[in-house]
Amino acid sequence: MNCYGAIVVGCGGLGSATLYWLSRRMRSSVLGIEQFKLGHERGASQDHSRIIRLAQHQSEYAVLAPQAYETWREVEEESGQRLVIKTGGLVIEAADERDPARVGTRNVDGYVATFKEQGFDYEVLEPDELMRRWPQFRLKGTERAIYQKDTGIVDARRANATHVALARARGADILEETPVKAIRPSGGGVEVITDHDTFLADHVIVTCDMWTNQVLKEIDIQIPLTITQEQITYYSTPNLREFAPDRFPVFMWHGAHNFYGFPVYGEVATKLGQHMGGHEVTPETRTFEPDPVRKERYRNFLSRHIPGFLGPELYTKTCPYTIPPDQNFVIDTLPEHPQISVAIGAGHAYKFASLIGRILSELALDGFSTCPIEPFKLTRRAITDRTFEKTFH
Ligand code: PYC
Repeated sequence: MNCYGAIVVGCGGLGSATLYWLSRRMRSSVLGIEQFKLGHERGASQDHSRIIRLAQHQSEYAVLAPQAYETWREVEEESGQRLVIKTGGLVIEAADERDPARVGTRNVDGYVATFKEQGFDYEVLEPDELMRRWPQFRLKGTERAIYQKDTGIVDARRANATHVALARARGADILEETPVKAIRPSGGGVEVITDHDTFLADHVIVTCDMWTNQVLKEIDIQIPLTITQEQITYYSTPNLREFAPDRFPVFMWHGAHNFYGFPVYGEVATKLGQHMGGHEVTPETRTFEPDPVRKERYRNFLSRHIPGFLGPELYTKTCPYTIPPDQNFVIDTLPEHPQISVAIGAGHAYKFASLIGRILSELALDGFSTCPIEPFKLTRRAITDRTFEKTFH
């Protein structure tokens, strides 16, 4: 049997980061197993851009945000690759369009509370001032907005490839196109079973997002997860200069729907998505077919509020969110089997991917993390109590 110190199951955003951080401490005894080709388009961590921000409306994420920037900086320094592009970021709240029951703390007051708590700088902007600085926007005048200068883009595709390359350079092995059929505790370690081999590791880290419960099935552990099919659209805007990253910030719009958008980056096109706009799917029923209703909704929103962002559609693509009932991450070892760790990103983890990889390497090698990850434990009520009502926002 092939033996490793640690095996990572799933080599997307969180898995490739875990491989990297493990390889910094373990050198040659690390294996990553990926069911498809590296960089495949079926999971949650493909595409060019994800938002990175200090602007969080929940303290448990705000406390981790500076360390998220720091881990990306370390990876950039080691690799010489630029992975984080700061554009500044706007959060715009159209309160009059919102269903108050679904808002929670995702509003300007919620962001301001965490900015103050954490000592992050921010600016509150009146709609007129916002449109003076970014004339690309058309606001009604009733919106509220904040600006935070450190918000930007993490280049997800590039960052995954960078984590993989650095891990390999330090001696990690990666098997592609190798589905894991089961994992099985064995002595103090874990067996990992694929079609052709069985591997043994001291520690196994499961980072396979919507496929997590399939991997955990044989050990009778099922995390309550909702999978939704989300989508983003790239537009070939004719206004490239106005929407370049030095002229147009990343933005999040909290109105009747929660939209988020990027300047021209990755493709020669702007990009818009809707957070939590998708329908429920399973790994088997998920498709790559965009929903035309959402495409129309995006166009309506953009023609009203950022008309120059629009242009012919370059393409629309779908991606899954895998969400625990309270919409918070899972980052923990299994209470029943502490030699197995699991992470679930809940549709908003990419900005923290390198940090989560570091935390997972600590859980595997030290048995604890120095980061405050208590809110992401598997023993919380949202996970253990099957009557917990989903609180998605
Ligand atoms: O957390 O920044 C975010 C985000 C944007 C879209 C989905 N999640």
